[in-house]
Amino acid sequence: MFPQQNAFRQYFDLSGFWDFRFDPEDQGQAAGWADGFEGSQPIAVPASWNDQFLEDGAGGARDNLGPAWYQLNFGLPWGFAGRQLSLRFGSVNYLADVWLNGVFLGRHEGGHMAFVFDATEHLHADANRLVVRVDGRLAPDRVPPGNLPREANEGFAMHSYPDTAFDFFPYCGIQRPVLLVATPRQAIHDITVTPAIDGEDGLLRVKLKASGDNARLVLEGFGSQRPARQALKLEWEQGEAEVRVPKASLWSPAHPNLYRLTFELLSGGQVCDAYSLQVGIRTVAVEGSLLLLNGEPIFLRGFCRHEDFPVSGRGYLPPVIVRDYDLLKWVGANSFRTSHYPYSEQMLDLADRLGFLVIDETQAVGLFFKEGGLERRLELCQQFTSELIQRDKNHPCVIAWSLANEPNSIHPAAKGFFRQLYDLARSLDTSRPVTVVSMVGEAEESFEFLDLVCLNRYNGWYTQSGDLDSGVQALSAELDALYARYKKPVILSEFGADALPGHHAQPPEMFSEEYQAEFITRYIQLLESKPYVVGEHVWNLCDFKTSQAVFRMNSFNYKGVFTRDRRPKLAAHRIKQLWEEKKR
Ligand code: GCB
Repeated sequence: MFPQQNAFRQYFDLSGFWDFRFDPEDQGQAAGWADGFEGSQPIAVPASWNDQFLEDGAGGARDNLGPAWYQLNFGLPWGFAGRQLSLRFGSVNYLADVWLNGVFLGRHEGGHMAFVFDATEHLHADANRLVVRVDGRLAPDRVPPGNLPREANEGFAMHSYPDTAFDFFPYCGIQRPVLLVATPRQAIHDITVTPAIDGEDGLLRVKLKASGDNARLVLEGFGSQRPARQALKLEWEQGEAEVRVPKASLWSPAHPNLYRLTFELLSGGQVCDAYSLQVGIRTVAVEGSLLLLNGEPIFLRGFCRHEDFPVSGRGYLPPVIVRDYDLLKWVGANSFRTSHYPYSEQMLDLADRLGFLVIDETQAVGLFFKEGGLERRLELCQQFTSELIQRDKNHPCVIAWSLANEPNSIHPAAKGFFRQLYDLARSLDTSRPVTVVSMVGEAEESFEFLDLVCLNRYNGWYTQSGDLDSGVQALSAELDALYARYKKPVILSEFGADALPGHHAQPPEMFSEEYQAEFITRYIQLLESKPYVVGEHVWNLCDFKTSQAVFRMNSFNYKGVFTRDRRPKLAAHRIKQLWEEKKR
């Protein structure tokens, strides 16, 4: 549960300038740095470390993936003493070891995901020292993987420096805020709200875990409606309830109506904790070849994106989030996928408010199945799937879970691997479709049990290069074949072409703005002519940084329809026009 501020809860944001140093010999722990270290330089938190410094040692700071150490000294804020206290990290990439006042609090593996350590017994009233060792190195047994042996990637390996098995820069560091959190001793621990629709009414099925005697719910709606109260009985610290919302105002992209549902925990007849959620009443379902929102067919128009910006790297940057939503609105999008890792919680809060339909993806990108270590990769993917669903389950904006992007699934082990992940996701949430985003097309045998067929295609770019006619024709045939075989709704989850901003060619030619605009136009026209296609996500909203490679000029992927500093290319204007016409 994201920390809140109310009469019972408080948090303090530790963002700011921390002390930092690299540990090229990986000797920091033996040298006692966990208790505090010297020889540091200031660093901004949250942000990736890679683009903050020009130099550090022979490799330069940019390509230095750690290990590195962070340290912060702080006093306990007023009002925190006597509470349950914890430290919450929004995202540390990739591996974090955390010490508080010399005491080891724990380790978390995997970036892009929040994790919490209890710190109640280890915080001092006056001076505290928080130390974090961060290891962002690429390895075959990490997810996403890197530094693979050449043969591991079944021929798909991209050779780049740093050597990622994925196409974005492996930014590392403390990339989202670190919060010091105070909660009551008797508290609400977990809330699950699953919406349903019954005629004109909405239903909110609520599950609560809390360490009090009992609880009550307060539902606030719109304007003049009076808040509705309802008791919730707790047994063995768990309780369930169903809240009926008469004549509900449903949540949708056109009307992102949100209710406010407050949980009050009671102990000895007194309220001892409270937590409020914004909830949207909406349903998602797959029926035949259709994707339904609130029982009506819905078509996803939108993009994939990256958390990526100059200097801050993958760091949490609120103005860029606001700008990106503005770009999405301006161009007429209603949807995006969190390619290729979970985005910040704040990004999803805004998607709820602004009415975007989100395919929420784990960080399992670039998976391979040929080499050893599959058990370990499965374990990590299971951890990431559970963490993602636990974190994002209450967002109305999240309409599907994506378990992975472009696994090298031609290997027979892939199907069993995804069957296990799919079953896990389903055991945690039955209210949303589950998918894997594929590049192998019909050979993705997991489509037999996945709920949506998501395919990435670059015909006219990586294949049929420069020849859009053949590319689009081949795509059309492939989509028909996919639907004929699996009979499930299809989303073209990536398609796009690089365009160097300001480079023009008529007739259109690869890398020109005209070619990108034409490519996307032809794809959109094709996709919207196929009744079983339920979505189109352009790759990518903005240009973004990658590793160095011969196929990545300036270490950028230029498939953005906006530049990295968020200015439109020709394609953005074209898409805006096309999607506006569709809405009419
Ligand atoms: C893909 C990947 C994405 C790449 C993109 C490209 O299929 O999913 O991560 O950036 O292609 O531009 O090659």
